[in-house]
Amino acid sequence: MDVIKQICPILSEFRLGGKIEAVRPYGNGHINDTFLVETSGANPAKYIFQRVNPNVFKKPVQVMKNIEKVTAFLKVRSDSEREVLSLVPTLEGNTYYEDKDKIVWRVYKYIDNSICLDIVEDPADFYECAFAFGSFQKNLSNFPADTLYETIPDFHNTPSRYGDFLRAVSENRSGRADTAKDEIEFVKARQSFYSCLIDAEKRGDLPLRVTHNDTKSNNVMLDIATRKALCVIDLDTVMPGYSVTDFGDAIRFGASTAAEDEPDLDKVHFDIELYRAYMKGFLDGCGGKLKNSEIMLLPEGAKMMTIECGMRFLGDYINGDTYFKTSYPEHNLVRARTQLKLVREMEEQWEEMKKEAAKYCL
Ligand code: ADP
Ligand code: GN1
Ligand code: MG
Repeated sequence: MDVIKQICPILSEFRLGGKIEAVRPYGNGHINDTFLVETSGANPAKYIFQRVNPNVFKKPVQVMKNIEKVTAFLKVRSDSEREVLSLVPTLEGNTYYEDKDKIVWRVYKYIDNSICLDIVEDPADFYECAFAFGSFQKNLSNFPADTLYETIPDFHNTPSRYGDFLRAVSENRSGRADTAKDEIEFVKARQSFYSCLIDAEKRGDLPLRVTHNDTKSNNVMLDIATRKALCVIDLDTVMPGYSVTDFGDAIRFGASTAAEDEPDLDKVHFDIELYRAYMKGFLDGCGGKLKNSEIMLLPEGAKMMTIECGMRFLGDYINGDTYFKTSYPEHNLVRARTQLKLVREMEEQWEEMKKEAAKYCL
């Protein structure tokens, strides 16, 4: 494969153990290009090799500086290579390689005997994902937030995302807006909701913390045998944020009965049992660090992240698929529809969602 041939010279800039035997595309991420690398020799090993997406991360070196700091901080608590991501240095001793086009590449040690989930079926697995993200937030509670770069400004600023969405609709660069009229109306009808987390921050109810910001279940590695959470991965968007958006992004992805891109909406439902399991796991992982006002806003976090992701997918569809990787022309529209279906079902079960949060308030 040509791409593989092109990337091998870049790979040889890193201090890998052994001779490169195989390189193949890997994982289901929507942003970066990920490859699994296998080496042979006295110390055969596997690695994750990634090209940081320059369209999404305008300052990729800053992304790497954040990851260096966060992993070094977490390694003080645990030096297990299965519990914290380990960057493999380049021959020059850097944590990344910048090619002639200024594209940033990096290598992580592969976490052996682990899996991550694109669909969650078992509440026990979801509890583990939740515990991992809650613990991640707790373990970073003393991290100096002002030393982090904002790798994507306004990443979970929903009013600002809504502004981008309205611009996409009015510019209609792909000419596709007509094919998504109902979905556009659905997003517009909920405008008054979009500022509620920012308003809560202003009131002092929602503190800024160091958060992960991309808490999909496929960003946590579980041990393949015990199914216990091992390691939180995909640290590109670790930045100051709200606890409730880390909670919410996980719910929108994992507390669904179907994949994020399931075309048959009859299969897509919000699963309140998975929501309950995640809430327990997340709060156990946070270890009592959340204020009651934050706990009470967990449902808003879930709905916010789901509608925000829906408007991002829909906006990208209308822009002509310039941000998320897609496999077919309607892919972003299909993804948007699953998110909007989940929002509708969350609204139908809103009281139950709020009651569950109230149980955890002291
Ligand atoms: P993206 O930002 O594109 O989502 P990720 O960093 O999440 O990229 O990596 C994509 C996939 O690669 C993950 O979902 C996971 O399956 C796999 N992966 C990433 N890092 C590791 C690792 N250190 N060990 C094992 N698998 C990994
Ligand atoms: C992207 O990189 P990945 O696939 O883990 C996106 C998230 C979205 C998600 C939707 C940097 O995450 O914000 O919620 O797709 N990451 C970025 O699946 O935009
Ligand atoms: Mg990922």
